[in-house]
Amino acid sequence: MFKTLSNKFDDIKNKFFSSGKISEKNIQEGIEEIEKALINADVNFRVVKGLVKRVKEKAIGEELIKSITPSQLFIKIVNDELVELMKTDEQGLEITKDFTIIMMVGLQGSGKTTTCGKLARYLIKKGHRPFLVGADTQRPAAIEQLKVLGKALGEEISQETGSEFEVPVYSEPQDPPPKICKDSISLAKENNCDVLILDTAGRLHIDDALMKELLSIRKKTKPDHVFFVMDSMTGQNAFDSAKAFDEQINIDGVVLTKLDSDAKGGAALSIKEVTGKSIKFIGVGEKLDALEEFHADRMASRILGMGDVVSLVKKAEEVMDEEKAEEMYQKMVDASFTMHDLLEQFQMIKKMGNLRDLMGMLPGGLGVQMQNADIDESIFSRIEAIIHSMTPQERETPDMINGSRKLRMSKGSGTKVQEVNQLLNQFREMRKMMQNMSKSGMFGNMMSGMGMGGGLGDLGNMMPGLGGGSKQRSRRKKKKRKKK
Ligand SMILES: Nc1nc2c(ncn2[C@@H]2O[C@H](COP(=O)(O)OP(=O)(O)O)[C@@H](O)[C@H]2O)c(=O)[nH]1
Ligand SMILES: [Mg+2]
Repeated sequence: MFKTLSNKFDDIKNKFFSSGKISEKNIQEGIEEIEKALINADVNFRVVKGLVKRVKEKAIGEELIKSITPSQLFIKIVNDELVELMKTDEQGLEITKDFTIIMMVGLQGSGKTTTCGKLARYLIKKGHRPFLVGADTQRPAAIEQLKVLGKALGEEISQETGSEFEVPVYSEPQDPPPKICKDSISLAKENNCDVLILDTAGRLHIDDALMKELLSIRKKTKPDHVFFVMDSMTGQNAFDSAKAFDEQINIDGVVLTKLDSDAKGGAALSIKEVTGKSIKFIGVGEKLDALEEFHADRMASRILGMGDVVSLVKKAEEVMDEEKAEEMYQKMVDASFTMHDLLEQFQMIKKMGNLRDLMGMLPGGLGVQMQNADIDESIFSRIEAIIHSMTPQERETPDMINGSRKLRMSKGSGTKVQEVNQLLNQFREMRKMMQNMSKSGMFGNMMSGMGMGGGLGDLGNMMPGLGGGSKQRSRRKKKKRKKK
C-alpha cells in the first residue's frame, strides 16, 4: 500500500530534511519533489496544486520552533495537510436506529459483494445482526457469491462463540431487484436482524438502466446509508463515476477497496476534494476481515512512511481482552513473564491474522523491511512446539533448562538444539529488557519498542500483543484518573 509515495517521501526526507538545519532553498526543492511524487502517484492535479501551495505558505511562514528540529516540523506540516485533505466527520459506521438499511452501489468488479460480507462481519463484531440481500440479478454468480460469504461468516462466528450463528442471505432471482430489496425488509425483521445490507448490480460503465434500477431501490427502501464502492486502482475515471452516482442517486460515503494492491494511493488522497464525499472504510484484502475504518491521520502516517502504529494497537486490542492485557502487563512489570505466557501471546498473534500484513504496519523502514524479508511463518509453529515439549516447571523457570533437557526438547519438538538455545536466549534477553524498562518506567514506549528488533531479537518483533496491553492499561489509568 502506498509504496510509491512512502518510498518517495523517505527519499525526500533523507535528501532535504535529515539534518537539523533547514533553509528556504531546502524547502523549495523539497516541496517540488513532493509535488512530483504526488503527481506520479496519480493524485488529482488540482489536489496537488492546493496542497503544495498550503505547505509552502506554512513552511515558509511558520516559526521553526526550537524545541523540535525544523525538519520534523516540516514533515509535520506535510502530515497535517495530508490529514486535512482526507479528514472525515465520522469514522466507520455507528448504528443508532433499531433498524438500519445500507445500500452498496458501484461499478462492476469494484468490490461491492465482498464489501457486503466484510461490512456484515464488522457489524456483527459490534453486536449487530446483519441480513444480506442479493439484488444483483444480472449475474447469477453474484448471488451465489454472497451466499458463500454469508455462510463462511456464520461459520466463523459460530466457531468463535461456540453457539450457532447464522447470517441470512436472501434473494429471489426471478423478481426485479427493487422488489427483492423491498421484500427483504420485513423478512429481515422477522429474522430478528437489525441491519439490512443491499448488494446491488454494477455495470462496467454508468448506464441509464442501472441508474433507474438503483433509484427505484432507493425509493422503495429508503436506505439510511448509500455507500459508493470504489476500486482504488481504477485511477481518475473512478472519480467521474463517483460523481455520476452521486448526482443520480446521492451517495453518502465511499468504501475504497483494494488498497492492499494499490501501490500509488492517489485515490485516497483525492476523493474527498474531488467528490466532496468522505471515505468511510477501506478494503485491504480479499478476506472477510480485510476491512478497516478509515482514519485520515493513520492514512497520512502510512503515506509518509511512519507506519501505522495506531491500527496495530487496535488490532491487538481486538483480540486481547482487557483482563488478560492487565495480567500480562503486571507480569512484565514484575518480570514474572514465563514461557507459558509467551505461548499465549503467540496464540493471540495468530488470531490477529497474517504476520506479513502486521509487519507492514510497523513504523519506519523496519516494517517494510520485515515485510519484504520473507517472514518464515513456520517459526511460530516451531517455537510453539518447543514450548509444548517443556514441562510446566520448565516453562515457569526456563533457567533450570540444562543440556540434557534441551536435547529432550529438541527431540520432542522436532527442532534443532540450536533453535531451542536461540529461543531460550531470546527469552532471557527479552525478560532482561522488560525488567530494565519497568525500572526506568519505559513501558509506555513498548509499542515503539517493537520497532527495536535488534534489542528484543525476533521475539520482540513478534509480540505486538504486549504493546497493545500496556497501551490499553495506560489509557484505562487515564480514565480512572478522570473519574476521580
Ligand atoms: N485485493 C483485494 N481484492 C478485493 C478487495 N475487495 C474486493 N476484491 C476482489 O475484487 C473482485 C471483485 O469483487 P466483487 O465483490 O465481486 O465486486 P462487485 O462486482 O462490485 O460485487 C473479487 O475478486 C474480490 O475478491 C480488496 O479490498 N482487496
Ligand atoms: Mg457483486
